[in-house]
Amino acid sequence: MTKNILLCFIHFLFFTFIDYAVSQDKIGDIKPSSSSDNMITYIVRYKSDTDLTKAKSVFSDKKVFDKAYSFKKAPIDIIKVKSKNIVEFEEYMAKANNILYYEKDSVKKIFYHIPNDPLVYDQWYIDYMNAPLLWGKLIDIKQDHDSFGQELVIAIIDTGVDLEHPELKESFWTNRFEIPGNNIDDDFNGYVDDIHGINSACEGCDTQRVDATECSNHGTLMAGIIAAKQDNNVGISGLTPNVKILICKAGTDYGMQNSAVFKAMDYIIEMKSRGVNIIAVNMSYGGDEKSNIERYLLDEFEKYDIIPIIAAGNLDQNLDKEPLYPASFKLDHAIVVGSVNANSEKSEFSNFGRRTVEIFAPGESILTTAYIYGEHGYAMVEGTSISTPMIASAIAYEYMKHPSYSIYDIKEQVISMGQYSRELDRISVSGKILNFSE
Ligand SMILES: [Ca+2]
Ligand SMILES: [Ca+2]
Ligand SMILES: [Ca+2]
Repeated sequence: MTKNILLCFIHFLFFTFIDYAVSQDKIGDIKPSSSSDNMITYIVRYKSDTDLTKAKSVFSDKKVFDKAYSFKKAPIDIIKVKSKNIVEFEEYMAKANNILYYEKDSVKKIFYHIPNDPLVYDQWYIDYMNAPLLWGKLIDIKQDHDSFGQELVIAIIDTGVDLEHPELKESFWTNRFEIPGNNIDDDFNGYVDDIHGINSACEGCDTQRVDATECSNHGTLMAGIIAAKQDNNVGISGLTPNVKILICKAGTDYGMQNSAVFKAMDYIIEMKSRGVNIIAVNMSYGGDEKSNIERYLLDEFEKYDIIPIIAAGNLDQNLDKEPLYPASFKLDHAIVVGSVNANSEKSEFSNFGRRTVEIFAPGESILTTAYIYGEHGYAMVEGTSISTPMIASAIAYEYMKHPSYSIYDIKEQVISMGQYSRELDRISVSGKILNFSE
């Protein structure tokens, strides 16, 4: 007895060792001996005039088949077949005249992803717009293409972005042709050390200072909506965390001069012409003055396939009657964005306009990244400013799916996937609220 146990023990050790050696050298070629008992699942549909009791009885031969499940109503069975019996199974199926067809079981991908960022549950707009579906699809696109292909860049003309924010610092576009910190314009584009963008707000300023060290929190709010890092166990999640942000600091929270904004637009066009894949520009600002120069530069964006995304403004005014710019230019290639609350109602503050405001997106109680009192933190904010970068993410998403689409096709896709509201139809072009479920 003792001898038998000892033999069994040695036998066990020996096989363990062999198995290990095989799996190191020839994994895939040789399966463990137990693999001949692996079950393969098929789904079988019988012809409708078949005597089901008789037909199904064939699969009760447990030596070959293991019938796992009979559908209650439909003439369908799920059959498990030992892998060593596959040939026999297929021969049977080829001859059977009572089988309509059969399929090998396969896996459906789940187009849904819930990130591990702890504050994501406070981002009500995430579920409201079905963003987890979007993330599931992004993962799918990534798997299909191995990467997102060409880097997608969204420029933000704003007050700068907190460069050290842990949720954002990996999300900035980087100018590969510029050496940082050497005080030299290495790529000859007229801007010294423009690593992640420019500061067009003051002449002679350090152009790297696109951060929030002065009164400039607003741009940090925008960046978090689009590109806050996902699945880092920290804070929130951006809507499209793989998109890169190009920062154009054109002022402070007290305002931006037109001249600085226009320099930023010129820089964006220059970098696009140099091959940076800038697909859209976030413009969460506006003013009463109608500028022909601004209109000209926005038209140049159209030539360079750049979509301007423009906030409608926060004065509860009808832009068709009381225009604000750039929102009221009525451009074919731009998208003007209003704000809704969690009940899909226009935010009280949101501007509107049946011929001006194209689409709405959430803009109340929105949690995003912030730079407040010197801290890299988060803030709950509201305004059409914050609805606008959500559309920027939607544009990026459409480009991931349809890289060859024109800017007009992309715009149409973004609007068409929105949820329709009759109430909003009376005060906007489309009556749609951004949604990723399609
Ligand atoms: Ca440069
Ligand atoms: Ca340099
Ligand atoms: Ca995060």
